[in-house]
Order: sequence, then C-alpha cells, then structure tokens
Amino acid sequence: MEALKGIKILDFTHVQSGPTCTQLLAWFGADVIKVERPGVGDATRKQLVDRPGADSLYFTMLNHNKRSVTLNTKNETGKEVLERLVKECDVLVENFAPGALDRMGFGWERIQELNPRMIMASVKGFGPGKYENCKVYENIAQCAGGSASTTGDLDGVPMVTGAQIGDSGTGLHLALGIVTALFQRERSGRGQRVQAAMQDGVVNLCRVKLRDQQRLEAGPLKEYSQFGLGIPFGDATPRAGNDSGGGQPGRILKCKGWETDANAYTYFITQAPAWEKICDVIGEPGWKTQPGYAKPDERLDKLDEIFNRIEQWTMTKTKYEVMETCDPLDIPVGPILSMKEIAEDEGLRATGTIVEVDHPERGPYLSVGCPVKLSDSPAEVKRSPLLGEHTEEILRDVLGYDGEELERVVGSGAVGELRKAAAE
Ligand code: CAO
Repeated sequence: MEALKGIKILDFTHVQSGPTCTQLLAWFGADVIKVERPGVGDATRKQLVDRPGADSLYFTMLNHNKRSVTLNTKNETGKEVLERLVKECDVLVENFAPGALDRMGFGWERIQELNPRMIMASVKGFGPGKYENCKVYENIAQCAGGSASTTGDLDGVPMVTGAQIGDSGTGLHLALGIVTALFQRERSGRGQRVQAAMQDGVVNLCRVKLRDQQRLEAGPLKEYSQFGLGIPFGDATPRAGNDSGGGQPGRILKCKGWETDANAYTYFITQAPAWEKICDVIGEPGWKTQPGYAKPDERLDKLDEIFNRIEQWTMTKTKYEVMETCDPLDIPVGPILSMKEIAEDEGLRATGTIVEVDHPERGPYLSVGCPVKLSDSPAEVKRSPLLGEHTEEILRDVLGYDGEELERVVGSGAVGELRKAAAE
C-alpha cells in the first residue's frame, strides 16, 4: 500500500522547484493532477529539447507518476472546473510568480471558502519583505541564500553549485511541510498554508556557513586552508575551495590518470581517529608521534604539506583503488564520480535510484528514481504524462462531468482539445 494513497494533489507547479515536490508526493502514492495551460503546458516541456517533437528530459525527469489535465483558469468555465478541483483535492501546490494565484481569483481566502480542509503550499523566491514580489530562479536563490558567497576558491569569483539546492532543495522542504500539514489536519480537521521561500531553503542548507560567520568573532577559522597559508580572514565567511565543512580537514586530491581524466580525483578526509592509519598508508609512520603532526590541532597550519604528501600517494592509485584501500581502514574517502559513471552505476540501478523509463514519444531514457526508500511504500517510477493526456478521465472520474455537462465544458474551450490516451 502506498503511504499517501487517497490524497489528491492539485498540482499547479511548473519548471523545477514545485514539480520536484509533487513528484515526491506522487512516488509516495498521492494522486497528483497537474494542471497546465491548454496547448502550452509547463514551459520545460519545450526547454533544452534533445528530441524534436517529444517532451524534453527536463520535463520528463521532474514529472513522473503524475496525471496531466489542461485547463485555462482564466476562462469562466475553466474557473468553474478549477473550483470543483479545489473542492475535490486535499492539497494545492503552486510555484507561480507572486500574486498570480490571487490574480486568477484563487487566493488563500477563496481557497478556504471553497474547501476548509485544503492545504495550500507555495514556493516563492523570497519570503515576506522587500523582495517578496521578485521572480526567482535557481541561481538567484543560491546567490541570495549565501551559497555562492561561500562556494569557490578564495581568490576566485563566487560560484554556484551544480546541485539544484534552490529549486529541488526548496521542493524537498515544501514536501515535508505538506505531509506535516496533512498530519496536523488528521487532528485539527483544518487545512493550512505552507510556504517555502527559495532563499530560506538555501540559507537552511548553508547553516554551517552561518555557524562559521559567528565563529569568526572568536578568531580565525583554523580548519580552513586559508589559515595554514597565513592569509588573514575578513569579516565574512570566506570561500573555502574544497575544504571540508566539518571539523575534520578534507580536500580533493589527484589520482592516477588525472592528466587526461577530468574526474580522476578523490575526496580525502584526514579524520583524527584515522590519522595513524593514514600515516602508515602514505608511508609517513613518523608523523604518528612527531610533535607538530601527532595531534589534530598541531596539524592545522600544515594542511598544505600534509595533503600534498597524501596526494603523492593517491596519484599512484585510481580513485577506486584509493577507496578500496582506505575504506577497510575507516579512512573516509570518496571518488569523484562523473555523471557518466553515475548513469552506469550498478549499485544505484539496483536500488532504483537510477532507473530506465519508457516514454511513447521519446523511447527509453534514464532518470533519478525516488531517493527516499519506504519499506512499506516502495516507489514505482512511471513516465511523465503527455500534455492533457488525462483531461477527459479527470473531468469524468474525479469531477463527475458527463454527457452534456462534459460537452459544455469541452465546447467552452476551457480545456483545449481532448487527446486520446497515448499508445505505449
Ligand atoms: N491557465 C491560465 N493562465 C495560467 C495558467 C493556466 N492553466 N497557468 C499559468 N497561468 C498564468 C498565470 O496566472 C500568470 O498570469 P498573470 O501573470 O497574468 O498573473 C502567467 O501564466 C505566468 O505565470 P508565472 O508568473 O508563474 O510564470 P512566469 O514565466 O512569468 O514566471 C517564474 C516563472 C518561475 C519566475 C515564477 O513562476 C516564479 O517566480 N515562481 C516562484 C519561484 C519559483 O518557483 N522559481 C523556481 C522556478 S525553477 O527555476
């Protein structure tokens, strides 16, 4: 039995942040009804197209297990259909630009009138305040949330990360808010608003950098490489290259083949309890007892020297050999995996984190499955819907339109052209 079976989600999301959230809810068993503009749909369907005429990977990889209904919510009959959807569903999720839902006539007050049990969940770029009306995309959130200023090399420009912490990260936060609100509704009988701002989500994920901001008042951040290099600290948490964000120094080091392979590197952490084993492995047994090297604090001003020596050893091994040697000794290391290696990883495929999905327009493609595994609610990844693929079935089976009523709705132009189910 799927954990969220019976929960209906009115999914007004588009692009990445909102769809990430509703895709997770769909994997946990919710019936996610994605509402899209007739003939247009989620803009990502036609972004970064690799197969002309087919939905893009951008769309298909973010909209698994959902049903698609096309509906013009600015058409009078469309509004009537939307009212029925609001009355029928448990959760409304949206990530329109600020104010769009109010302009449509479906602000929070109206939603509560129509369905007091409704949970209305929103992603916006910023929370209430001077930026609340801004439209926001991933990298803007990374910059405004403190990630960019703390990512990159000390002497380089601020950097954004490849992980979509603004969009997908906020979608994750929102999903937690929604299931928490559903849980509270069990006791209160009432719905509530759930709001997740992308800036706030990124700030939450950058928690350790705000920790370091406050530690600066007590003196230099000694675990940062900058300290050992004698470079003074300013008044804000600096960029720290590939330094570890925790209390144990770490770096990315070259491995065998680095001259030609852009990803022949390993992450290596000189964790204090593993220090003696590290010394033995790299051939520096003297460092186990030598003053200036034996104790963690003494080593902090010598991180360059120490990591250079460790790198001399890692360069004699592939990144996988480094892992095979260090892992049994409890020395924390990790290979830098390329997306190609991840796509081909047997372990990730065996757990369903990397899945192959078939699609009637584009054929088989790889996707990321549900990264959270529930023992009683295993997620089966189903392909994303074609635009408006389920309009008729939702009008009939979910909203009860039939016969002349159905013809009236279709004739009004509110749902665009009905399409037949795709041949699999
Ligand atoms: N029928 C009729 N109209 C519809 C509709 C439907 N089914 N679905 C959407 N629309 C309308 C909206 O009502 C809106 O109309 P108005 O501007 O007249 O109110 C219009 O389409 C555009 O919607 P939008 O403002 O959400 O889209 P945009 O392209 O202008 O902005 C984005 C996109 C992402 C910048 C904005 O939605 C946003 O800031 N969202 C919140 C933050 C967020 O999620 N960002 C992450 C996006 S992923 O990087």
